[in-house]
Amino acid sequence: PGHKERARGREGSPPNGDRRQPRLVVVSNRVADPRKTAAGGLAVALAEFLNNTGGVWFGWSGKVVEAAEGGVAGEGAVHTQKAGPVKLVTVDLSREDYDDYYVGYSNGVLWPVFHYRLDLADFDAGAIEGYRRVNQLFARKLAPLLRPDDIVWVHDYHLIPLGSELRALGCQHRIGYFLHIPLPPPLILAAIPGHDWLMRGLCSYDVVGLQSKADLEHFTRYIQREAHAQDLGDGRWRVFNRTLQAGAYPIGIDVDEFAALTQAKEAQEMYTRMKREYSRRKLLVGVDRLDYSKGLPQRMRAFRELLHKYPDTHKSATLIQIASPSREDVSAYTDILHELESLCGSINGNYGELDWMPVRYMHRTVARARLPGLYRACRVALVTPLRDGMNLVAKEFIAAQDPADPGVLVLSRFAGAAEQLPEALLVNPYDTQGTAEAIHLALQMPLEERQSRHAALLATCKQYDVHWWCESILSALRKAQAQESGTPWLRL
Ligand code: GDG
Repeated sequence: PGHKERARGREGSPPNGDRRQPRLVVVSNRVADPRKTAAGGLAVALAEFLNNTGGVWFGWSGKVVEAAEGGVAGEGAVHTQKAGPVKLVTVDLSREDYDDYYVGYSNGVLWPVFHYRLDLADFDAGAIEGYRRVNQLFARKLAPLLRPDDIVWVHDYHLIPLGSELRALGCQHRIGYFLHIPLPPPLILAAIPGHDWLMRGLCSYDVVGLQSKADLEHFTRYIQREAHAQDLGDGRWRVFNRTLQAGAYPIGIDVDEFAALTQAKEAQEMYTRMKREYSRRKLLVGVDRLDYSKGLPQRMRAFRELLHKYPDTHKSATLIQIASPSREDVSAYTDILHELESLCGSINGNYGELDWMPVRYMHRTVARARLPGLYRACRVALVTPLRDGMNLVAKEFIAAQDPADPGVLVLSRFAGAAEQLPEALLVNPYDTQGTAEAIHLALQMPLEERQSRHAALLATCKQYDVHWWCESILSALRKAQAQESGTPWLRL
């Protein structure tokens, strides 16, 4: 059934879930209350399945407990909260676990390496032990809550070894995994001390979902080379005495929800205010977490090149860059903040006029309800990451446009989204000149071409929305067979 039918069904479903469907248990680093709209598309899509099955969402509480409060590494208090028919179960982390698992390993090793930034990875932190300890803690707290026919779905790079830790405790459930960030080629992965342990953990799942065909190819090359995996056809692989299904499942957004948000009061007000304030300008927009993978300094250099090379853009092009604060306790993020601030300052200093500021840069979060209005008021979106698993901002920008007078998406070829969205203006963000030329083209693009590109992009976003994504992975998981218990899954 389409997601609209499911959404209708949801209202009539019993308060404790439909017992005919296996219960869904979602595990991710952070847990969102799916009843709050600010939670965003992923939480909304997961909520649909969690609500229907009376499911559980398990993860870190966001709370760090100091030693004085009894914060012993590897032991956190468990909190349970009801959100309608869904149970939210969260665990506190000790300071040591947080430092090693979250800051040190997840964001100090896995995030940079998976984004091809070996230069930024800190392998000496010894944090891998803490990473393993927290994954074991999660498994220990989660395993007793599981019912025999539950389907478990684990998310993202913080929790790669969780499947094998659950297996080591005897869990024979169908367990799926989705990696939200890119998976690099085998040789880059091999730079991680302990990569074989990590990847063996990934092979303990029944379904392994990746964002793009390129990521999938890296995964299959790795398991063939390093673990002599056997190709069983149709995305099925025999590896480490188990069978797994691997696939590219590009994540989408809830296009209908986002379009509705565009029509709501707050977005409309934002749209009107921007149009009034910048009536003589063509607006460009960037919305990113302030992260080195997003290519923000490169984007500013391309914008500076645009102003330098095309004087017709003076007094007409204004770039609004929202850089929302992120991971401020990781040092590489402070460096990128300073670089960006200095570039924005020098562009405004060199090109600005009394009545025109080329760059409006904000190191702040914008309310989610306003974002669609901002997107709709802008002629061009700059989505130019150096590497990105998917990039949902690209899809949100498309969904928020007026189809009669749509804006143009300038998209990095290194975003996962580029595989799906060839009608965007694809750029190489390392090529300052080429990117500046593409931005100029976008600013000048005639209406007819804007319309036809946008129609194609919107059709793709609608077809492969977040409900399609959820349903595809869950249906692969439902089909997965409970596997033979033959060799017990050893803790490595
Ligand atoms: C990871 C992967 C993958 C941003 N600034 C504000 C704000 N946002 C929202 C956007 C969008 C989301 O945050 C960002 O999603 P992205 O996909 O662009 O990037 P990551 O945060 O790095 O997400 C990525 C994604 O997981 C999903 O699998 O696509 O590749 O890195 O929804 O709108 N929202 C609000 N204010 C802001 O200032 N309200």
